[in-house]
Amino acid sequence: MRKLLLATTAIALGLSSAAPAFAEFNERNIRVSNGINEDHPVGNGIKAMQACLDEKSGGKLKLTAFWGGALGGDLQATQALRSGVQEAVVTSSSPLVGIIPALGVFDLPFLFASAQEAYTVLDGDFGDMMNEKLEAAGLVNLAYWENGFRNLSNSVRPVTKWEDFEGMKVRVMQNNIFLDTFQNLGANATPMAFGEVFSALETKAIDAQENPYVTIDTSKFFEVQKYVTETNHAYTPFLFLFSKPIFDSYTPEEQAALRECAIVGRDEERKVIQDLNKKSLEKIKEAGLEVNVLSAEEQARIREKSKVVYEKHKAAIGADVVDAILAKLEEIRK
Ligand code: TK8
Repeated sequence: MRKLLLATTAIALGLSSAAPAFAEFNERNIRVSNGINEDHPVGNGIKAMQACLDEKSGGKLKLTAFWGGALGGDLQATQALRSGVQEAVVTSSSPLVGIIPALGVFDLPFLFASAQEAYTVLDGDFGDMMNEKLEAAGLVNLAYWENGFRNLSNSVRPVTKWEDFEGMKVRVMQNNIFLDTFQNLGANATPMAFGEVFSALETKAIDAQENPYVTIDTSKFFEVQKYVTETNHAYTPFLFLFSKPIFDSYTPEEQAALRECAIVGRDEERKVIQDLNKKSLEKIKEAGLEVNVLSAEEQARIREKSKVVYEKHKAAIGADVVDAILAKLEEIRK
């Protein structure tokens, strides 16, 4: 009996002197804002990322997502990250070119030819180089998530050739490269934050906007548009950005878990997008919109006409950055 008691005490002491589980992790509430809605594949990505964080941190690292621009638009949220008042945002790169001009490289028309090509560039050295520029601006990019190939929607007429853009009031992101791309095609392009797009389309303040099918679907733009053209004119990435001042205050284990789980979330999000893209297109058609696909010849014409945009913006983006991505793409395409 005495022996048993001693043994039990020893076990109890042994246990209490061991480190408590997940000691390297603190209770963290990580606010992640988005302009898109929860049924966008970013929602699936956030769920997968949370499951991964639960496992790694014993439930201590918690993501709280805010949808539909509830914490402000892409640019506003990004500035809140830089000043350390918000933890994270899933944002398009395009509205951030005023902060990091090199990001404009992703806005060049017809840069990527396939999602696979984009993944190779973003998840490799080139993506790392852009991440260094983001860090210098107070932003830690945990991973490149997917926004996707952009297509045009409008309420006035079918667009099947570049002349059809003439005079069309097209909302573009707050980004000079997009502005020039559409102006160069004859459109009357207007920069506008994403959160204002639905009502501007509804009230006919603008005729058109451009976004991937999943966004035309989940942000309900199809309800206030009549025509869609599959233009695939740009693939713009989402960045999963973390506030650098806040990230730097986290333990190395917390930082590693966030980086690893953002990649788990990214893979899930990309997978769901590929699938939802087709379903969203079906939904848009079922809602009665006329969908046109640009012919290969017409795409080639528009691409040729858009070359001036590369020349015009090369210096502002950084000639080294533009040359580096073009060289990388050439290497991949071999
Ligand atoms: C959502 C935006 C959106 C983007 C745009 O916040 O602004 O058109 O494509 O996805 O980041």
